[in-house]
Amino acid sequence: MELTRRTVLAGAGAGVIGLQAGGAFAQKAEFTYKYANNLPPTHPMNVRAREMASAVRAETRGRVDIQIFPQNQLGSDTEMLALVRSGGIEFFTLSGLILSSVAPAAAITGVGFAFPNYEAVWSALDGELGTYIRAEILAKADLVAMDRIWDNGFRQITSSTKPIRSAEDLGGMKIRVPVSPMWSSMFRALGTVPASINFSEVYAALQAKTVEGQENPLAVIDAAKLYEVQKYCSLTHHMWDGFWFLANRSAWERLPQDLRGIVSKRVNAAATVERIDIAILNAILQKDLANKGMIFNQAAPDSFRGRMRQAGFYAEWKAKFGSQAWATLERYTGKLI
Ligand code: X2X
Repeated sequence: MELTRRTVLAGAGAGVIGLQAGGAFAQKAEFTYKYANNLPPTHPMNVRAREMASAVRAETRGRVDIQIFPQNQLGSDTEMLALVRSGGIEFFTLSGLILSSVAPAAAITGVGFAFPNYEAVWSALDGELGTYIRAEILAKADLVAMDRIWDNGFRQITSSTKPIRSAEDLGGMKIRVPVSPMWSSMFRALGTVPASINFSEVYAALQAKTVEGQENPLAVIDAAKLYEVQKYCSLTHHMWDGFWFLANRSAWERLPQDLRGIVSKRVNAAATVERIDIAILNAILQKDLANKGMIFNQAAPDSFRGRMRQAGFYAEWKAKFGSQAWATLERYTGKLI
């Protein structure tokens, strides 16, 4: 921004002091909005969100101040979802699968072994599937989802007891899954005994051996230090997961159009960079985690897919989502049934 004598005078005349030395803004922000999430501050989602918040402060000349509350400081995912819906917080990032408790269609991205790679993921989510899901989130949950979904990643299974090579190894395993019917249904179909636990409780549940295992992308396993309480990591890539950046609708609409434009532009730009961070991390972290003591193995996807098909998983979820939504998904993933 260029500071001219005129803009400085205009600001002073209005009783507003603009830039202080060092780029901080002296006046109180017009809009102080809270953004809460479940991940540690070191995870790329929080790193890029902090950059986004500074960019928003700079570009709005201090009018919008987004304060970030990472790592469940404001509650579990279930609690933060209630807060963003009531207006207790203005922004929240959440997996579509957990959001499905209030917008069922949002779980469709988590169908097991649906997306073969990132190219298919981003074509779908930045394309027609994403447009459909965001419309459903607005209609059913009354939340505004920003256009670009943030990456969580392809998920892998960890355990304190044994490596998982095929679906057979999962039989009877007590495994933590996020609080979501899709996750429970999938892991029941795979023969495990799933326990629905919010992320805020996962480390403690693994440490206490309330559950043997859990599943998450490598970037989360690393950032949340799950390697301290898990021994084996099986590269199953069993589902892709992402975080919708959600806004409370009234809080969003309170922002004047120009500020809304700046915030959405900056949030979507941050998501685009975060996606690259995650792709890189998930490609290189295996080595780091192995150095920290985790034992890795590859898992063959066919046995898992076969077990899920046999259990009626795909047919059941196709019926739940409806054949039109399912056809939109399959346009990007190929035939799933
Ligand atoms: O809860 C999880 O496992 C996490 C961190 O991946 C999500 O937010 C879905």
